[in-house]
Amino acid sequence: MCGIVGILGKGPVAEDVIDALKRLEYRGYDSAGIATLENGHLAICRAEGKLRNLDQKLARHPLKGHSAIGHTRWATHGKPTERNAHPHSGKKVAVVHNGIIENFRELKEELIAGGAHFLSETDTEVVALLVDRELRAGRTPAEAVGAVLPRLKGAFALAFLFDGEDDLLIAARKGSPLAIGLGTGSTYLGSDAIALGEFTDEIVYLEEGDWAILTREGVEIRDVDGAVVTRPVIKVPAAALMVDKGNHRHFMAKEIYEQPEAIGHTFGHYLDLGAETVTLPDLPFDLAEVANISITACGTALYAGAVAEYWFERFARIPVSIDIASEFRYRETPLPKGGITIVISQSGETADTLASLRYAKEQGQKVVAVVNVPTSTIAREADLVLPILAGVEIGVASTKAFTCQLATLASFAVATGRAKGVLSQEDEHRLVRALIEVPRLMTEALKLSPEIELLARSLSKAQDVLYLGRGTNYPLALEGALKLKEISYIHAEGYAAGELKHGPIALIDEKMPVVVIAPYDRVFDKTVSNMEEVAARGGRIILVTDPKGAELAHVAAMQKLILPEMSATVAPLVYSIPVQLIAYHTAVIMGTDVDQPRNLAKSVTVE
Ligand code: HGA
Repeated sequence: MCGIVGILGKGPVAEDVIDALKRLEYRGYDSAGIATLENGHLAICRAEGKLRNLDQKLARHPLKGHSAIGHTRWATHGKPTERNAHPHSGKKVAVVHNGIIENFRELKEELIAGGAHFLSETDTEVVALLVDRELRAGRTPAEAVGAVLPRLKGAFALAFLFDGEDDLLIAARKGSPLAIGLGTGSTYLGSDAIALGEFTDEIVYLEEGDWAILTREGVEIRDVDGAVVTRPVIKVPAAALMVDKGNHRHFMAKEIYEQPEAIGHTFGHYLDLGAETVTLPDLPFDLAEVANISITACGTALYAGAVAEYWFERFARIPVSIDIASEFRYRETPLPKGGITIVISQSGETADTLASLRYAKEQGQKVVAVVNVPTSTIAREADLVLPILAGVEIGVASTKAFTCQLATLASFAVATGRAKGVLSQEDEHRLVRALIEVPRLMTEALKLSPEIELLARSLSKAQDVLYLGRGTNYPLALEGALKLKEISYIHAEGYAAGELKHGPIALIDEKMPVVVIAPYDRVFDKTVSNMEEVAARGGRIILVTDPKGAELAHVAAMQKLILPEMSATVAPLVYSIPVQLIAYHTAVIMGTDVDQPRNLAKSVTVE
């Protein structure tokens, strides 16, 4: 959420700041702004809405400063108006902020009592005014920031620009990531290294609690106690930092189509294709001794975890509990001894998931992180990291990260089953052979795109859509409904097919499309009965199945999407493709902002 950029450049930098912010657009935002130094003095330009609005303002009133901070805001405190957009400032300092200052109310009261005047409704403005007060009392910028940081509660990333200080930026990280880019005679700051790909390939990641003093010569980093520390300079290949849509209309489409390759990459890491076995990194615990598993995550990652629940229980006969991270973190769940906790997060920065990880560690659990960003906070705090290796995902609605999470979790579940002695060596070979087929099966599934595009025309007219599935296809029904809601804004619900009679059947009428995800498997007949119940009430069915399922399901008012035959274990990976394409094509027809749907952010770093 939010994008932070800072540049100490050799010439005017406003344009570069906007370009860098554009590379962070995928995180979701509702207003934007920039502060530069014009003839040594702070100048600020802000605009509601998209970056092009800020661009237009800057075209009318150009900023020529060589030092700047910029921001895209996803509002948490105060409406997404120009007045609330960042940077916020006092007389001597401007600040941009990602996160929430939890104790802002008391700090605000204290400042008001001292005569301060607030111009916005944000929590951020207290930071600007606190630092400003210190500066006006005669402290240096570093002293002022150093005095204020310990007073701020919450999770945040901050960047400061100071009046009269053309060769200085200060940045601080507590909970939200920040990367520093080192150039020659120029220095950069970004809330994600992606923002800096055009400028440099030398990146330093701030660690939790760090704050940094940036000049054109480089950076001095201090830890939470104020001690000067060294953090490694990482060479990040430019290609890894470049992002474009290729020949696709949207990042989401590109990422859907990338899945066969991405999954191949993930399996390349976790499977020994020759030996037909799973190969995990060295584990900090004995897999054979794991007595129970608790999984926690949010949104799409939660549904990947819900699929994995079935796999762990079936392959390893280990009891699994699964929780929404925002509930888990406050429920004070007792975590049984001998258990492990698996946390799943694309960005590795999801605030609730991170808090759940910390809770599980406090309870003495070993924590396994399934993440896409290996440098993320969750990855760094976990006992074991299983990277999903999906590559950069830009579309706010997750696609390839979901299936790469599934691929990673499937590998882990098979390894656990083997270690527990529930799966024989032959079982492992058979399952690995099935997994290896996924990229090919996904390529076949992508061929359904034109058919799905046609089908989406009628779906786009629906008010509500129901998704049904059983077994591992139940979490997929939840994911299908979530994806449709996220990007088309059509109301959708996912249900376990067996739950239909217990309530949602009341919604069925001729106007209600029902997407049924049902490959021919051991529960197929049960699902056909549920489809009959829908058809009997005039509901329109879209059945996603395989040739055998298509042959056996004879239900009125039905359209079929037919995928190749495959092992039931890999079905959730492959069936994800039509589920994603249904949402994608529907949203495109409806003309929504597919890559940056309203109100959503890519990496949810606030509670
Ligand atoms: N709390 C600040 C910053 C919001 C944010 O970080 N969003 O991700 C505000 O509301 O302006």
